[in-house]
Amino acid sequence: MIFGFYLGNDLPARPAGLIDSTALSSRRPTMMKSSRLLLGVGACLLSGLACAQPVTPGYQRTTFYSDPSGGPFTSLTRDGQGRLYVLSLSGVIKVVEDQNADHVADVVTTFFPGTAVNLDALGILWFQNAIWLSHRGVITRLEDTNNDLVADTRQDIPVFTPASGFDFHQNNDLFTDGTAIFFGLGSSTDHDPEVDPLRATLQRLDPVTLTISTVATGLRNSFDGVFHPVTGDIFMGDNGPNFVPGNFDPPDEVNWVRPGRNYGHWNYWGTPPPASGTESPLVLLPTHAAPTGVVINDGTGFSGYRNELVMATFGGGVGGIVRLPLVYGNISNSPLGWYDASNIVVVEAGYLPIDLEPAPEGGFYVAHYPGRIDEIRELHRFHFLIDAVSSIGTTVPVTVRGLPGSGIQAFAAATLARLPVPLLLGPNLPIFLDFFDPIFILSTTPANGVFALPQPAPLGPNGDVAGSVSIPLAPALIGLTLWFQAAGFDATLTTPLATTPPIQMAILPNF
Ligand SMILES: [Ca+2]
Ligand SMILES: [Ca+2]
Ligand SMILES: [Ca+2]
Ligand SMILES: [Ca+2]
Repeated sequence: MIFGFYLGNDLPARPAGLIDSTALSSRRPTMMKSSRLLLGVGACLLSGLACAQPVTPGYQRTTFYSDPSGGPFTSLTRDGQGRLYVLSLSGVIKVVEDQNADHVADVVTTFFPGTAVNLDALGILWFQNAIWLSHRGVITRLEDTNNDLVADTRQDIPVFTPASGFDFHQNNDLFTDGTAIFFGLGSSTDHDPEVDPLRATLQRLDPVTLTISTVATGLRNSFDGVFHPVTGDIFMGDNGPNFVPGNFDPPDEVNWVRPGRNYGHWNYWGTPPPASGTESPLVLLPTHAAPTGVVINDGTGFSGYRNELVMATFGGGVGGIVRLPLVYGNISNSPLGWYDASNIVVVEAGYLPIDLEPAPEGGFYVAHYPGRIDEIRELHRFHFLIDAVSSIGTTVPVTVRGLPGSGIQAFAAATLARLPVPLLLGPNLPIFLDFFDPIFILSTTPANGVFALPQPAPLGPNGDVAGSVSIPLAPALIGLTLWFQAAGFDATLTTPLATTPPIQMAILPNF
């Protein structure tokens, strides 16, 4: 929602820029929808703490790097050696290294000074031993041929011809399946019928022929995307329009983008009517959420569903990082995802997260638009992983992972309550269980038939303990929520050290 220039009748039109300044001004909060405001409430309820705390307990956000020039930052990527590159709106690319592994950047090298870049510069991608830079109308291949982390060669590849004067959107961040480069190419207007068939699409850039081809259409302004590491499916956020008469605030979207399909823009935003010939979003996001960067949570260091999406939401003056659980039906083999306040990792007024990359220990680097890179990770590194679809009639493998040499105990609650109640396991160690809801189970006995979760048990040599949850084939259970949390202990299994964040398992239809 925040991309492109503002067309409100009280502001003159101005050149397209990444940031709609109204998103940053006092104007925007008055436009926020109640659904957006509720996000903060949800995170606060989950935390059991004051709403002033932007990071959900169990997670930690630290500053990895602050740019002296204030960015603004637009994109992150990592090279084959895992080094982090950050792009500024002006086209400057820096390599930001943490050579002593203390989670603070210590060596910064300017890889590319932003020479002759068409504003805005919105994407970078490490691909086939080069950095590929997405700036307005062009993708530029930058190669460092002598390994000094400074680009030596440049090749410009035009991808579309910007309209003279204003141009609402452009080519966005880049992502790859390992064989080609993909990017959203945004619409040329807020919501009008598109006159350029290249616009409002997902494009594929062939690395051999250096030509583009249209993969899917009807995507208004998809800023970033990602390939699922197992299925190869593409998932992208999409930003809805602002100025449609009678429909000022349609929801934003996450789409399962399949070749040849149309995703609604400029006829529909959000869920289309039946038989529209266009695809429904996989997940509806709150209006003005403004999805930006997206990555896959592979579960090596971050609680959640294995290979779920982790997405930055930029918009509305309240930015966030949210886990979007993603599961494939064991009958349909199709994905299902959902957005829930309980999956919010960070929500904060003034936060402007725009892109993410996996960090070395399983957390995520987040580019904050005003020139900062954060690292978000779980505290103490105990985490809970849901390994498969959680539908009725299935046994869902789960994994608890933690510090080698420690032990864990897992807890579970089945509840109709929206959020479980925190109980103190030890000083400052809340376990989120709901003792007051009519449906409640605590896994006090091993293998009790439903929750086969670890009782006080040492972790295996690789730091894992496996368990499972058997969900009865009972349709009445659909919609019920299971909550899981594990507490980590010392090696004697007596002294609690830390807990995982509470993780919600949704009981889904057998789809
Ligand atoms: Ca360091
Ligand atoms: Ca060089
Ligand atoms: Ca759509
Ligand atoms: Ca990205």
